[in-house]
Amino acid sequence: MQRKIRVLVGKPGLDGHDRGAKVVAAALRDAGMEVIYTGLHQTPEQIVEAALQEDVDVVALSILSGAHMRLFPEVLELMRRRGVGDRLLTGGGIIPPEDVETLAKLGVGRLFGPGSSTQDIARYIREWFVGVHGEDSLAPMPVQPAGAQTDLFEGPMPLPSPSPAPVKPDAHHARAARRTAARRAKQAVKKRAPARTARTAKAVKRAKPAPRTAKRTSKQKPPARAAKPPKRARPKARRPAKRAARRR
Ligand code: B12
Repeated sequence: MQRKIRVLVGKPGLDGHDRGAKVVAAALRDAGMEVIYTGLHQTPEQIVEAALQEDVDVVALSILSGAHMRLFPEVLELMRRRGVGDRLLTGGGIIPPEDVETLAKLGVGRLFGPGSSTQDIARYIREWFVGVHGEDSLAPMPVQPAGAQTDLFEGPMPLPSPSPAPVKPDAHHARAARRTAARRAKQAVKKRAPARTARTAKAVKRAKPAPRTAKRTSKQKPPARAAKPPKRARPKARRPAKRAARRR
């Protein structure tokens, strides 16, 4: 019976680098596989439990934290203990070649480093599946639309589409915009006014008036007077142009 390959993409440990895992998960899905992504910060137990629950063919770990020499063997051991040691354990991230070799000897599949082609990753998983289950077991690959970018790390990136031409406002919207601008300008004048009166009130408090009973000699200076608050100019009412023309 033909079926899709089921893959669990796991992010074990404290590693917060999830870009690679998401890129690979999307690429495998586009290659016709059923992909489950665990999300960040999973324990090996959680990953293996999810693999069992989802009955996946492949457990694929993304590790960029440097903890691969602990996490891969731990997941592999748990897979074996839970009876799914025959499934493929693969993955990628920041893994030095000497560690790749050591992990391969333990039974871990191929590991992919930075810049790996996602097509290569999909091909590797497909070949492993066909090798285990036979050619007839694999559902046909989805047909990619002509010109589709099949690999994020191969071929030129598509150029961003040009931004659309700015929309010209119609007459109604232009009038509304003018009215809003006028209203805002009026509000701004109103808001400034209380600030002026507040300053004047301060000046009144500071200036001490002379006692009423004391006589003032000609040499004495008159007491400082509080500055009068400036009168607010009232805007002249605008006459509509039509009425003004009629009066003339
Ligand atoms: C972007 C980035 C970040 C981002 C992560 C954003 C995110 N949401 O992913 C931010 C700024 C958050 C970050 C933080 C840190 N980072 Co950083 N980061 C990088 C950087 C520059 C690129 C990683 C990336 O996204 N690449 C693009 C993706 C698409 O590529 P990729 O992940 O490598 O995936 C490819 C392969 O690795 C593989 N692959 C990956 N996963 C999987 C899974 C499967 C199943 C398969 C098959 C294949 C596969 O295939 C992918 C496609 O080619 C690398 C340097 C580098 N050149 O790799 C450092 C790097 C990974 N970071 C590093 C470090 C040290 C840190 C910090 C600890 C720094 C700090 N002191 O705070 C923190 C850790 C944060 C945390 N909580 O874990 C180190 C790791 C060193 C190590 N492991 O030995 C690196 C290598 C930088 C360096 N040279 O020192 N980082």
